Amino acid sequence: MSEFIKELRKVVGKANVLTDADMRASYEDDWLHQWRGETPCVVRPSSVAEVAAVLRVAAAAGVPVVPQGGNTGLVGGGVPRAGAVLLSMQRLTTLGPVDTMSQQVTAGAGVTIEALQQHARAAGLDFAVDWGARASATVGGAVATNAGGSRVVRFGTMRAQVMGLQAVLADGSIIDQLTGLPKETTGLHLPSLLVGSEGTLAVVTAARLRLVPWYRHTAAALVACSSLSDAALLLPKLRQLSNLDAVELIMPEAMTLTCDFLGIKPPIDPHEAGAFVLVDCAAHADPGEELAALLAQRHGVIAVGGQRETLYRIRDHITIAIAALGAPLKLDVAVPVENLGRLERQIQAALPAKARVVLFGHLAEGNLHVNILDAGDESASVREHILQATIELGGTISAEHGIGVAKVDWLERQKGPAAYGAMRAIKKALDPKNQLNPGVLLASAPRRRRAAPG
Ligand code: 2HG
Ligand code: ZN
Repeated sequence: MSEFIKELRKVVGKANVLTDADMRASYEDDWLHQWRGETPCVVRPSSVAEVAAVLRVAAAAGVPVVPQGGNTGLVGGGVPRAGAVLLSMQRLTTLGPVDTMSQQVTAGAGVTIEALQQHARAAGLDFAVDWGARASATVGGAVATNAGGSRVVRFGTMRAQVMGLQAVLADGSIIDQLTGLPKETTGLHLPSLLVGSEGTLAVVTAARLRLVPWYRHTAAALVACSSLSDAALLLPKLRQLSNLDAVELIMPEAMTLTCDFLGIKPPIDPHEAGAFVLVDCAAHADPGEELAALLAQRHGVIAVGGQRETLYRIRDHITIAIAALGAPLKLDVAVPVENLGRLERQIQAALPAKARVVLFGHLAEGNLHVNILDAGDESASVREHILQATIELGGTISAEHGIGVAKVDWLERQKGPAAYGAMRAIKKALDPKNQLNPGVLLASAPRRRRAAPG
């Protein structure tokens, strides 16, 4: 056994350094089996001190480290590469008491989003960021990717929830900024810098998080629209709702295949619509009447209780239903909402004859999840066309899944040379030896520019 493995065992104990292939397997593969890698070992620390010690051992040996939370990512950002140690954060599960005075809580990086929500609700509050993978996705991963989900229209993304962070730098030094003061102007706010840094600048070990009221009364509606553009035009009206919580988009193809997958009848016949909007309201008193009144002239169903749960069951199963049909080309793009119709036309124009596109997403943020099945050899050109069109329409190549390794080749085009250069400079300053998640977010070596023509 190598000296390196022995050193790691001294830090976290023998049982928490997994070297056997069958023990490593689930960490080396993502949940949709789209990204795979190999690691010499999986290390499972249980405290910030252990994380710091592991990073020191890795730095001394010159072995890179890939942090991983619940392994629910979709862009390969938490899958090991090139001999890197896989640092599983799942044992950092400490949850502090809910501070009702500040409406905040401190959560370890390995706490799942669902456990955090339940913890907050036990104290009469709630954690705002929510999406289908809540049972496995962790706080650390959500911070690292600036996760979004369905309630961004009301509460913002993960960035808006992070009041403070504790994180370990590549050399093992610890940044401890968990006080969560809402007002603080003492120079750079490092927690903000780390949100969305995808494990490339530091390993997040805990977060001080904002909590929101727990709205126990809910009502949802599924509205049939004639097209995606028509769905977008509904937004100004929906924004008048006093308790608007989510505005999700489900295109008919996504509705059909998910209901088939679940073996249920679609709430509205998908042939009757060009797009569906799932509107959700949550309040301290029944929001159903206001919602029904606002949508009185529209074709749709108002859903409470079990019916609302069915709508969310459909929404939360779209990804799994698509995966059951094969490995799709997956893109997570967003454009200003007024450009959604244009983007849809560009997507359709890019499709090869045999391909099938499944579109859904988060309408209020103009965030489209583009899943293309059977693109075959034309995958690369389809991707190029859609990402280029997204940028030209004033959008982003990643709205909430992150860059990971999947879109590294696009980040410079998205950011422009100045912003991209600044990001590289920050990486170099904090992680000069490229120890943390190399190959994710930023290409490992600066890409050589083409010589100017002529
Ligand atoms: C969702 O909104 C997730 O359900 C997954 O972001 C999106 O599978 C996808 O493309
Ligand atoms: Zn999403």
